[in-house]
Order: sequence, then C-alpha cells, then structure tokens
Amino acid sequence: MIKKIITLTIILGISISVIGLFLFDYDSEEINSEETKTTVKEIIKADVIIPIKVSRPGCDIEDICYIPPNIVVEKGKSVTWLNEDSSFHSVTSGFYPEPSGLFDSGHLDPYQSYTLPFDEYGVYDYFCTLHPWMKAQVIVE
Ligand SMILES: [Cu+2]
Repeated sequence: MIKKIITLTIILGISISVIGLFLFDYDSEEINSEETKTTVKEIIKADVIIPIKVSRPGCDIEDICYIPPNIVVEKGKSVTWLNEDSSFHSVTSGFYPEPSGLFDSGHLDPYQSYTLPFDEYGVYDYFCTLHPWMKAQVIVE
C-alpha cells in the first residue's frame, strides 16, 4: 500500500513538472514575439513623418502635415516617409489636385513607409491625394 502511494506521488510530481515546463516555454515565446514587434518598429528610419490626426484639416495652419515640411537632402540621397497616422495618406508629386507624375507612393497604410531616391537638384512639391490641405517639399541641394 505504502509502495503504491509513493509511486503515485512520484508520477504526480513528474506530471506537474512537465506541465510546468510547457507553461514556462509558452510564456517565453510570448515575450519573444513582443520583442520582435518592437524591434521592427524601431528599424524603420524615417526622414519625414506623417503624424497622427492629419486626416482632419488644421495641420496646415502650423505646417505640420508632414514633419519636417521642407526637408533638405543631398543629391543622390533617399528620403523615407513613415505614416504614423491611423488613416491612409500618400506622398504624391505636384499640387492638389494635379499630380505632376514624378512620384506617387499610392495609399500608405498605417505604419507603412515609402522611400524615394533624389538624383537631381531641385525643389519637389508634393501633397496627399486624400487630404488637400496636406502638402510639403523636398529640397535637393
Ligand atoms: Cu493624407
């Protein structure tokens, strides 16, 4: 009888340990995936930010629909835009409502980025096709 009880106790102990290990593993995987998400966000090195709430008029008053509104870059360098808003936006060359046809990001999803190289000197005006008040410039020197 005592032998049976001891055997049962050992089996029960091993079972609890195995279950515990599974739970521990599951937890550490959860933590790892969270870390990966954070890292992905940090990797995007944006030069121009499309900030939150610019899908409503008002950002044009302080000229903060794209930040910075007039970025200066060296010839041959690229500019990366990052949409930090929860709405779609675009980076489209020209003035609303006439795209010049030089470049167009199309609709950028939230947290989507768009990179464009600038190989020629000039002042490049651009706007958002969805929000006429959103406009800015890239100046290539
Ligand atoms: Cu927009």
